Amino acid sequence: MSEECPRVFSIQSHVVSGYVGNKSAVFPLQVLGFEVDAINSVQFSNHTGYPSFHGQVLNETELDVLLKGLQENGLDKYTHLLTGYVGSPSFLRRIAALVQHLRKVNPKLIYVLLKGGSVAVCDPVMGDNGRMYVSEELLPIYRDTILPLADIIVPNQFEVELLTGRNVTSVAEAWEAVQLFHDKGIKTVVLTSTGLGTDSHLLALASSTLGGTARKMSINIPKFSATFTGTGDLFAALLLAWMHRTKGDLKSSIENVIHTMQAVLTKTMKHVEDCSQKGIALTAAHNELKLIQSIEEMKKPLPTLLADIH
Ligand code: ATP
Ligand code: PLP
Ligand code: PXL
Repeated sequence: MSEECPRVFSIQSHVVSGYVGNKSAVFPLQVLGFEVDAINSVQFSNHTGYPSFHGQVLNETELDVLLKGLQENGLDKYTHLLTGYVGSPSFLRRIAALVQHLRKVNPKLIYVLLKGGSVAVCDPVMGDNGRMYVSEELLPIYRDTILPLADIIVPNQFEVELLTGRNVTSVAEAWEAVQLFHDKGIKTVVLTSTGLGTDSHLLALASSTLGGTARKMSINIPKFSATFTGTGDLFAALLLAWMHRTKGDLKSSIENVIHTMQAVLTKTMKHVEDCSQKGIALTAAHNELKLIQSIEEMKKPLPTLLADIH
C-alpha cells in the first residue's frame, strides 16, 4: 500500500443528475490523484431537495454481495474509507463491521465519516419526501459504535449536539464538544459550519490531535447568499485528500479545502446570477455545484475570497 497510490473506498449516494454524495466526492478525489472505488448506497434521480426524487436504496444484503466479490478477489485493500448518508440501522452496523475488516487488511486505514453520515436522516424508503427527522435507532449506533472507529469527522452543529447530547450555543461550547470527540479517540474534527458566524461569514472550527498537541483553528468563511447541496460531501472528500497530501497538516489542508470550496461556489453563484439576469426561473438545478468547471482550481487551490483562518 504505497503512499503514492492512495485508494479510497467511498460508500455514498449516487444521483443521476447533479452533485451530492459520490457524485460530489469521486471526481475531486480522482483529480487529486486518488483511486476511488465507489459503492452507491442509493441511486436517486436527483437529490432530495428537488420537488420530487425517485430511485433505489441498496440494502445490507446487497452491500454484502459487493463486499464478498471484492474480498474474494483480494480487492479490499484501502488506505481510506469514506462513508456518507446511511438510512438504516442494519446498513450502519454493516459499515462498522466493514471498518473492522478493512483495518485487519490495512491497520493504517483512515476512516472519514462525513456529515451526510448523518444522524439527521431523511428516509426515502419511508416516503418522507425530504423531511428531516432524527432516527432514534441510528443515533446510538453512530455515537457508540461508529464514532469510536472514525479518524476524521465532519459533523454539522446539529449533529454535534445530537452526538454529544449537549447544546452548542457559543464558540466555547463548540470547542468543548470538539474536545469530547477527541476524548473518544477521534483525531481530527471539523465543524464545517455553525450557527455562530455573522451575516457575512460562516464560522467553521477545526481541531486535530495528530502529532501530539491539539491544533485548533477558527475559520471565517465568506458566505454566499444561497443554499447549496453536496457542499458537505465535497468538503469531506477534499479534507481527506489534503490531509493525506500534506501528511496530516491541518492548517494547510483546511486552506486548500476552503480555497477549493470558494472557487467552486464562486463559479456556481456566477451561473445562478447569470441565469437570474436573463430572467430564467431559478430551480434547484441552477444551484448544482460547478464541479467539473472547477477542475483547475481543484488541482491548484489559490486564495480566492480570502477566508480568515487562525
Ligand atoms: P449539510 O447541509 O450538508 O448538513 P452543513 O450546513 O453542515 O451541511 P454545509 O452548508 O454543507 O455544511 O457547508 C460545508 C462547507 O461548504 C462550508 O464549510 C463552506 O465551505 C461551504 N459552504 C456551504 N454553503 C455555503 C455558503 N452559503 N457560503 C459559503 N460557503 C458555503
Ligand atoms: N442523504 C440523503 C439521502 C438525504 O435525503 C439528505 C437530506 O435530505 C442528506 C443526505 C443530507 O443530510 P445532511 O444535510 O445532514 O448532510
Ligand atoms: O449532500 C447530502 C445528500 C446525499 N445524498 C442524497 C441527498 C443529499 C442531500 O440532499 O439528497 C441522495
